[in-house]
Amino acid sequence: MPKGEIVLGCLAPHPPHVVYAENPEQNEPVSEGGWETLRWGYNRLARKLKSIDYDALVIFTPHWQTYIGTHFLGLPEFKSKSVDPVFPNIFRYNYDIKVDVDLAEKMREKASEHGIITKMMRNQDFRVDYGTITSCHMLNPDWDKPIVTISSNRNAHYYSAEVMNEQAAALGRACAEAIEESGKKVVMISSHSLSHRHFVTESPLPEDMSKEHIYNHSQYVWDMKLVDLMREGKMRDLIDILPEFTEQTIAETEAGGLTWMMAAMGFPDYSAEIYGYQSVIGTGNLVAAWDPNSVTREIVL
Ligand code: 2X7
Ligand code: FE2
Repeated sequence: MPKGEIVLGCLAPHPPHVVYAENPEQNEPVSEGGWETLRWGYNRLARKLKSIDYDALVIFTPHWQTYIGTHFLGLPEFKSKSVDPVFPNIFRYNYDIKVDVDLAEKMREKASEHGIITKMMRNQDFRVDYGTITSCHMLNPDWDKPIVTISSNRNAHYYSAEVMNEQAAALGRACAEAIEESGKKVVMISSHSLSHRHFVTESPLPEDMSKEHIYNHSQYVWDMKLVDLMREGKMRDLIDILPEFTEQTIAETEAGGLTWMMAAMGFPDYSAEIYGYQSVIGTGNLVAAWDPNSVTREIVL
């Protein structure tokens, strides 16, 4: 059996607003659009994914928080309605998700060998988080590939952002080993915004783009610093400053997703593909991808 491989890594932010703005049949609320810079970037990355041969999407989400160990979805199908606890007005999404349980179990096994506490989620009534649903919907609206969802263990809460970085990197290396042994081609997804200070009130019409802007200038400067490092292919440097970025911008990188994905991909030293950057309710959101194949890697923006 040929070795499995990571064929693409995606940074895929999950404000439910982008799903709301797309008006898919699965979501109940209806919108007049909004956040086009982000959505059109997502649409372009989704088209690239269609041109890539892969078996599964593996996603790490900050909105499935576990306090004892790292958990993996462990049943072949999860079907229910996901209602965003903060934005029930814009996200009530009927999902039917297929899981690659073999791959999830392999990852759990490898993580456990690396000393990480792990558990499979076998509760059929478990409600899949909106981070998973939003990122996966935007990257693959046809939902024609199975996924693996990995929870975020709250190491940053127990210890520090530095410890989180170490633990997430160990999990990334374990997942990379599991992928290699599985013989599968896998797309990795790190689901989160960049800077994460946000407004605490919503405009009467959520998609009123005249009200949308970054929370403050320093958040913008931090986000652009990260984008520059991505363009320059300096992912190890970026991960080194991530604890400071996380603290200054209260970013969702505290959950470990980006560190996990970069460690699994061996800290790329080539340019990321940049697809779009836009604020959503004040947070900074970037759609980006790392293509290990130099033939298909593009300069997008
Ligand atoms: O979870 C989120 C997020 N990360 C960013 C913006 C708005 C809503 O939800
Ligand atoms: Fe979030």
